[in-house]
Amino acid sequence: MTQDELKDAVAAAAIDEIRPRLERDTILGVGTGSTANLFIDRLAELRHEFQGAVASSEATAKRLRQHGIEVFELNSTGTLPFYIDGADEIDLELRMIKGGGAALTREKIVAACAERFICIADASKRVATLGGFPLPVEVIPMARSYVARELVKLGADPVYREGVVTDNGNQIIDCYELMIEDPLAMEARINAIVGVVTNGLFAARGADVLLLGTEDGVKRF
Ligand code: ABF
Repeated sequence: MTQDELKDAVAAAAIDEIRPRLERDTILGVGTGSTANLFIDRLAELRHEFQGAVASSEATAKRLRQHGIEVFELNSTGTLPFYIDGADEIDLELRMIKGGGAALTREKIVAACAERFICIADASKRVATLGGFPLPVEVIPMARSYVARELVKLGADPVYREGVVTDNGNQIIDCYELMIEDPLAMEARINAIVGVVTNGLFAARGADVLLLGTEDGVKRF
């Protein structure tokens, strides 16, 4: 199977996971990226079975609306029963690196408001130790160089993602060469640097369920 076929298989599995729990007033949290997009495309077929969605990015909001799914502001919804999103890496304890698509801050906010985080990913995303994928850090623009110097002290090789402005008007630094032995500690450590908005480690709030697309079918962890 191609990687896209694996992603579509997990998108379908996520639909099967949530469908029995959908009610007319259900509002879902929906993530960003190519796997999340496949999920949104399948979700469109169920649009009359739930109320709508909160989007983790402008791109996702646009795609949801194109499918006729109503998009709600998070401030008006309260707790969401599910958040469905992809990941750049996920470890055996369902901690993740996210933010390759620069949507990490809104993803983390929506995830924080969800009772269950369902991660949908193809097998290439599963790792024993996080850090092979460069860790994204969203920064306030004027703090970029300062934050980069602080990240060097943590052992990272920080690279400014040129030309990218987040939905929040900020910039992204990608941290290469980080061996993340303790994701929870590293998440807190980077968040404590002045000027950091969010980092892409989802350890304090990891996934609750992983639907992993493999050659042997979708596995549930
Ligand atoms: C989002 O989409 C991001 O946090 C992550 O960067 C990315 C995963 O991308 P894809 O599904 O396209 O592999 O979930």
